[in-house]
Amino acid sequence: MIRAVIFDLDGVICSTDQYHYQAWRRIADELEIPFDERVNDQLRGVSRMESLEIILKQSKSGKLFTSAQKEALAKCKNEYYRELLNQMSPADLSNEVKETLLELRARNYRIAIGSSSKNAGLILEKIGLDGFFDAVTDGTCIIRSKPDPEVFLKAAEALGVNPEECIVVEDAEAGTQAARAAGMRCAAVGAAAELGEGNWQMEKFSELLGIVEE
Ligand code: B16
Ligand code: MG
Repeated sequence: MIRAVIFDLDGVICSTDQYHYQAWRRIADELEIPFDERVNDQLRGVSRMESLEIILKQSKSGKLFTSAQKEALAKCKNEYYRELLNQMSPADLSNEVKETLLELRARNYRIAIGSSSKNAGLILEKIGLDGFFDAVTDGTCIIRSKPDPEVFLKAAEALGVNPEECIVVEDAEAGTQAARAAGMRCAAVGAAAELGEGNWQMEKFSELLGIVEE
């Protein structure tokens, strides 16, 4: 029986992809590294430092960076990104997502966020969902990023439920793999759904209300 739903944040509850893209693009341009949507797609759900490694791998010059330089680049990207996040507001939360979350809560499902992002708190505040979830597990609480199951297992623990009682909602392949490794079923949206990942591929977020009752 399903008792809880764990939501990824970026690409599921709201869309911050374009801000990640713009911020990484600025860094890549400064370093003269080719960067496009195809590379950006590989960054979904993976941590900031791992994202940077993927971008640096595209470099044609073969220039090597020290750990300190990488830290500085990641910090700089985050500053660009947070500047862009400032324009977010409750209008960035769709009615469909909001109503589905309210209905899950009305049916007494436990709900949590399981995100790789260290900016999850700021994003939730911006879209008006600060304090809404029963638990928020994010990049600040984990050692290993998706596809490792740590973020989802910690969320289940915080909710007081077993992995098999959870459904994860994810938009990234790294996230659907993490859900599988956690022993949780997964409803995929967006890019992950298009790839046929997860146990269910949703076209609409509200389909979740039928899935949890299956
Ligand atoms: P930050 P999610 C992930 O969030 C993003 O999909 C991914 O693109 C990003 O690199 C990662 O968070 C880390 O984000 O730099 O804000 O700590 O999809 O797991 O909610
Ligand atoms: Mg995501």
